Amino acid sequence: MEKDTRLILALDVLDSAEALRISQVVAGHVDAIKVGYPLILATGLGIITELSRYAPIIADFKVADIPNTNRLICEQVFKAGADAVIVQGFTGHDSLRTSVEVARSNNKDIFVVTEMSHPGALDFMQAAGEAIAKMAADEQASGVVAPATRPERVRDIRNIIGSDLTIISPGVGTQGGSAADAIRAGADWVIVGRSIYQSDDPAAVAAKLVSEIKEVI
Ligand code: O7M
Repeated sequence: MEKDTRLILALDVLDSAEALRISQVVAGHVDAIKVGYPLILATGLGIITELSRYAPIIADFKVADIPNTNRLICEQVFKAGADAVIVQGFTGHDSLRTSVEVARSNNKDIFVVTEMSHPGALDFMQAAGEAIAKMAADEQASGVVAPATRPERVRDIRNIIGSDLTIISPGVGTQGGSAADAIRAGADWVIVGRSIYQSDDPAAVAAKLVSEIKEVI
């Protein structure tokens, strides 16, 4: 994934025509498009191939299973044309190691969720977030997911993983986080969904986010 605009679109719409329309208009402003259960369950896995003409595709399945099942899932998702898969870290090193092996053999990327961006992440996940970040570095994942709603945690996680891994950071806009703050704290990319795809002018919102990001790098 090229590091240019540092913006990733989270495309959580439920209609393929809408998904294609939004992707087409924002394509010039994003480095990747993240798709997950909402769009894929509504339209099918084939949407990955259709969208990949606009940008690299990150498949957000938050894969969280035993190593063999993680392997089977990652193989199918890469086969469908995704460039990266997001996996949960809390399942531990063997599940992650298997996912990274599959990604590496396909020349693709794995991003590992550390601590999530919503308030409930404080109930259980935050306590494990730093250990998960360290495991992601030890297992040589491509990067981690860290919360733009808590830039101080992005900074902590950056300090743990060093400069070899990248950070993709959701929670900007509707969830209250700021793109500039997340990038300043050490995120390589911010992930933005509703603020862009629910807007009347998704391209203009994306362009504004990119200019906010460019001001702080
Ligand atoms: O900008 P939003 O809030 O409309 O969308 C944010 C997207 O990022 C949405 O697809 C979420 O599922 C995802 N996300 C979070 O919001 N918080 C997290 O901690 C992690 C993710 C995510 O992408 O996980 C991989």
